[in-house]
Amino acid sequence: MNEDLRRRALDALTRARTRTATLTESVDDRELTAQHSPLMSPLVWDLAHIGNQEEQWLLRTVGGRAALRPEIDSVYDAFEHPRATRPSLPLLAPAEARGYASEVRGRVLDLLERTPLEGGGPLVDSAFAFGMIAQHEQQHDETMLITHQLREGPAALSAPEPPRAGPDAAELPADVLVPGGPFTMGTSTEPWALDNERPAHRRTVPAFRIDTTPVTCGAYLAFMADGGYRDPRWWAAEGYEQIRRHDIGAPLFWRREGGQWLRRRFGVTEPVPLDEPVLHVSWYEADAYARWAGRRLPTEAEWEKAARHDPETGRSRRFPWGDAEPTPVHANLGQRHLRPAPAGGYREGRSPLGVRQLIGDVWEWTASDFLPYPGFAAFPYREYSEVFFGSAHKVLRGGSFGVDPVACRGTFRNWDLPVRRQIFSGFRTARDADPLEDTV
Ligand code: AVJ
Ligand code: FE
Repeated sequence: MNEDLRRRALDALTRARTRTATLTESVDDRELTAQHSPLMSPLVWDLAHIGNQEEQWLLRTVGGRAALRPEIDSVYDAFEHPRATRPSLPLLAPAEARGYASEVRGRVLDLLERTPLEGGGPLVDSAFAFGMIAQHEQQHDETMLITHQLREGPAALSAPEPPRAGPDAAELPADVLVPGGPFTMGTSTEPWALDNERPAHRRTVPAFRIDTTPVTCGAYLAFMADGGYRDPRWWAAEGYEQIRRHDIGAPLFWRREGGQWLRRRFGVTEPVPLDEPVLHVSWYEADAYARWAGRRLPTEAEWEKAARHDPETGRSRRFPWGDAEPTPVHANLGQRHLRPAPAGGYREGRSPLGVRQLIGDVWEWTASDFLPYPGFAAFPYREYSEVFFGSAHKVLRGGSFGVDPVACRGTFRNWDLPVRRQIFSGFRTARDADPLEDTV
């Protein structure tokens, strides 16, 4: 890798560790080792897992070093131990976990300085490996942020409010026409793209309309007020069964009190903000809302075309606004704020066709199953993506306020089970274009 990528790797690793420190030093040792939800690991597991993956991929695979503590590999293997069982493992205590992660990091920084980043290690391209590990830590930072949202007790994190939407937000059209035809999906050139984003390939997508902004809490409340949660017509059968079984009638963390909807957000209870993108809904809830609205979720290909296709040049760009890295004027990313920004903001981040907030704010559920692209090759390990391919997982796109820019781009793919709602998930809707709409 060239010096630029080396500098970016250093920068991304350092930024991830600062965030990891915030997430693991803002609660006491008891809270670090407690399990706040069976859906999540104790925070101290994530902390040592971050260090262990970094040791395995960078120190051992790229650097060819011997294991520092071979006996702990199995404890921090996500596939050996499901999240619910992790509290009963012989976990490193908080001070030990911190010491281990920082010892690994010290050696990694030394390695980064000295590795000729061309082709590099015997098993993986070293330039990719450093980027992959920075993304891995940031993904666990988002996971730990979810744990913070699930924990009970007073607020431990704080951040400034996101920017208000500009005066033009009120005049935005509800949706935007994306013309039909082929576009390039995925990437073969993005240096830190993960295996599931590769390779670039052509896809033909018929004309469709997509919401200008994510669906807001206000719009979602209209669905609720219309009896949406009690009408099986809107729901996939398994989704309706889930909401009946668990008595679900609102997004996670919402509750009704004194005729008002409140929600708990990182230890603070507040009225549900009507203009904010709805958060903490399952795929089933998103799918039901869309059907109620006479629409549907966008497919993954539609989402990516809306986010990357430049109708002027026919080229797919890295981000809706172009190829430049995200800055705070483009998108709500990186845990700079602890909530999505009101719908209609981030004008600078809009796509050529005027779609807003595709990147940042909320992960957006798509209609699509998580499947490999034509020509997919697992890299560097099957367990990153390949074992999750199939109809069990749905794709989410665009990243939330809790995603760092290093783990977010127009091609980035996330996935989860359709019942999940503790994640920072929202959605926007789409529909087929009318037959006469697509004439140029
Ligand atoms: C891509 C977010 C589904 O957190 O399970 C972390 C990322 N992979 N460690 C996850 C991941 C291995 C993954 N997701
Ligand atoms: Fe992991």
